Amino acid sequence: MSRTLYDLKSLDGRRLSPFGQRVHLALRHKDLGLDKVELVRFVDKDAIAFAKSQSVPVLVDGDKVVADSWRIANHLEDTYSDRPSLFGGEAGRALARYFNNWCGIWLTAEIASFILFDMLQHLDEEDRAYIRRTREPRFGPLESLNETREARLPSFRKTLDPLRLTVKQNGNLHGAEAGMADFMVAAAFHWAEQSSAFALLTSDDPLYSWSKRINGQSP
Ligand SMILES: N[C@@H](CCC(=O)N[C@@H](CS)C(=O)NCC(=O)O)C(=O)O
Repeated sequence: MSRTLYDLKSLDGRRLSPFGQRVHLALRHKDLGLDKVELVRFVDKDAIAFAKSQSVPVLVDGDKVVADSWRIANHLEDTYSDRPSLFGGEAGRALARYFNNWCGIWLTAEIASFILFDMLQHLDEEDRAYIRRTREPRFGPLESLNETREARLPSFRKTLDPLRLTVKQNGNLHGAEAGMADFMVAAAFHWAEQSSAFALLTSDDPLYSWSKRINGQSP
């Protein structure tokens, strides 16, 4: 059975999709490989039209086509239930949904406000124009985000206190062993780091070493 992931394409091989990265982490947790990664640009909507989706990631797992990272995580959990669990049961799945919503509604947008302008340098001209066209109505001119980010950083870091404390107390969000909640949140920090040299976390922050570990990078 062949397995293909449609993920975001950058000019220089960086993983620029937090949602793609969380699927990579979920697959690794379940020890499932990929036969192919199809890299598509933001503008390449035709390439994922077969999945009835406007966004990546899309997973083609044998004859199953699954779009949306949360749906992909659920597909992996239910299809490969004999492998290490992403959720640790139904209560864990329900709580992980909170983190999916928190990332989708708040964390990703907040991180975008720090790194989106810098991310443009890793995209080709068409994707750059697409990002400006689709994101500037929401964020304003992307350059101006960088002018204010230093001043906004302390309050962003402070907002992460509940996350920081939980990781300190539990080892991970999910407990002693990392799970899908960790993969979703840490993937957002991975995206920031891939997109920009602007440091969202200081190297002595417990979230910094946690994120590196979850993303399989050495701190
Ligand atoms: N809820 C979706 C969100 C996926 C998403 O926003 N993907 C971005 C790449 S990081 C995308 O493809 N955006 C397409 C666009 O902005 O047109 C998921 O969890 O998979």
